[in-house]
Amino acid sequence: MNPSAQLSPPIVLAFAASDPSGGAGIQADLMTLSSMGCHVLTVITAITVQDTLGVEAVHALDADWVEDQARAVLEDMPVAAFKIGMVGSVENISVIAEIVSDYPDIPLVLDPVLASGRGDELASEEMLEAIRELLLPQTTVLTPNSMEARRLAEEDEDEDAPDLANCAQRLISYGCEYVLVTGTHENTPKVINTLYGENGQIRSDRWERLPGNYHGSGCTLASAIAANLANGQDVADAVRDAQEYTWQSLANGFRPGMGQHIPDRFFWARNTEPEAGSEPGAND
Ligand code: PXL
Repeated sequence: MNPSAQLSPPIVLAFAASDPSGGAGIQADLMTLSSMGCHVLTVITAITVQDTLGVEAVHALDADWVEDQARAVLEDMPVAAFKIGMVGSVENISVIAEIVSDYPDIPLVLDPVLASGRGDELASEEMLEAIRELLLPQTTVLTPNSMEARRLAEEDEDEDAPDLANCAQRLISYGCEYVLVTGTHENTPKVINTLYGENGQIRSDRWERLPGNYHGSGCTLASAIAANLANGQDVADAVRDAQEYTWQSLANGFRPGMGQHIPDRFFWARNTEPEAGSEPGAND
C-alpha cells in the first residue's frame, strides 16, 4: 500500500458532463468537492457546448469510454462516495449502473439532471426510464428539484401533479433510500427543501430566497452531500450541512457573463465581501 495513503483526503468519484462555463457539471462537482476537502475522480459522461445563457449542444461519450475511465481509477484508488450528475445516454446509464453495483456499500448521491436551469432538455424519456430502473435502486440520496421529482415519480399522464411527499414516497418505492426534494421552483416565500426516508419526512429546512437565477446550484448541493457522506456524516447531517454550504455559495455568487449567476464554491477563500446589491438568487 502507498505509505502516504493514510494522509489522503476522502475520495469521491463523480460521473458528470463537462460544462465549459464552469457553472454546472463536472466543473461544479470538482470545485465543490475540492472546496470541502475531498479528492475527486472525474468520469466524463458527455461534453456540452454552453455559456451562462444556455446549452447549445451535447455530445455524449461512448459508453466504453465512460466504463474505461471509471474502471481505471476504481482499480487504483478506494472511493468513499459516488456522485452521479448528467449521464448523457441510456448506454452510459447502463454502464454506470453496472459499475456502481460492484460497490454496494459505497454511498451514492444521484442528481437526476433532466433539464438545464434555462429549460434545455438534458435527458430523453428513455433516459428517464433507465435512471428510474437502473440507478434509483442503487441510490443512497436522490436530489431532485420539485419538477424533477414530479417527472421521475409520475406514473400516468392524467394524474394531476402529485404532492411532493407522495412523489418522494413513490421514488423511495422505486428503490432509493433517501430523497431530498428541493423547493426553489415552488411558489413559496422561502425555499423549502425536504428530506424523506422510508418512514416519511426526516427534516425540512427553510432558506431565504435569493433574488437571482443560478447555474449549477443542484450540482453544488449534490456534490456537497457526497462530500459530507465521504467525510463520515450521517445522511440527515450531510444534507443539512450541504444546504448551508450551497446557500453560502449562492449568496456569494457572481455573474461573470450575460446570463445566469454562478455559485462561488470557494467563497471562504475570498477575502472580499460580495458587492451590495449583487447577491443573486436561486435556480438551477
Ligand atoms: O445543473 C444541471 C447540469 C448538470 N450538468 C451539466 C449541465 C447542467 C445544466 O446546464 O450543463 C453539464
